[in-house]
Amino acid sequence: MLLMGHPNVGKSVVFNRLTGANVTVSNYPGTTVNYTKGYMKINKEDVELIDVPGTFSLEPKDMAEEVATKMLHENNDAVVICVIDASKVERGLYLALQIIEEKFPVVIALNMWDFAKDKNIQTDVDKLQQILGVPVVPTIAISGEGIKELVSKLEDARTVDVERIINNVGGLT
Ligand SMILES: Nc1nc2c(ncn2[C@@H]2O[C@H](COP(=O)(O)OP(=O)(O)OP(=O)(O)O)[C@@H](O)[C@H]2O)c(=O)[nH]1
Ligand SMILES: [Mg+2]
Repeated sequence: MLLMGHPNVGKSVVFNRLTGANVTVSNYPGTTVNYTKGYMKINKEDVELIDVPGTFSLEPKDMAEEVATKMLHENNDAVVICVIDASKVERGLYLALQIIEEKFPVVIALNMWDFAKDKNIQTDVDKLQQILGVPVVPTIAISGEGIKELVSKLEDARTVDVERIINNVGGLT
């Protein structure tokens, strides 16, 4: 399982909430880019979770983004938890849609929900979920709010046809 998203959206705080103490930091071969790996319990099973370096897209602009893109492509059976800054949902969706388009099962965490709320930015989570066809969960990683729900939605992660998402958007207008 992979945790992905833009830089600075709270991926590592989410990662710490999901994994136990047994984490390892590794250097991606041939680079100075580090990533962290840990394990989380799902239905009493230990599942590997990787805190992938932040990236804005799958068209890498620097070494960290290149590593992030490679890690995704090296784990082509992974479920991806896509962490999006709840105050910048539209921007964050670009990466999520790219990952969905590559047929990875995705769950979206709208993190920093508290911060977005303070800024009076609110997302209609049900509508977004309907349009995308993947689970969308508001989270506040620093307090742990929403993390349990995020875990419970992991088994609902599914691959979606992007054509369908486009049709769903069309159906709104
Ligand atoms: N208000 C608020 N702050 C948060 C939340 N989650 C994380 N943060 C803060 O946001 C900052 C970035 O969090 P990180 O977990 O380091 O973000 P990241 O996505 O791992 O960042 P990179 O690894 O640099 O890409 C830290 O100061 C966190 O304490 C949240 O839900 N609400
Ligand atoms: Mg991090």
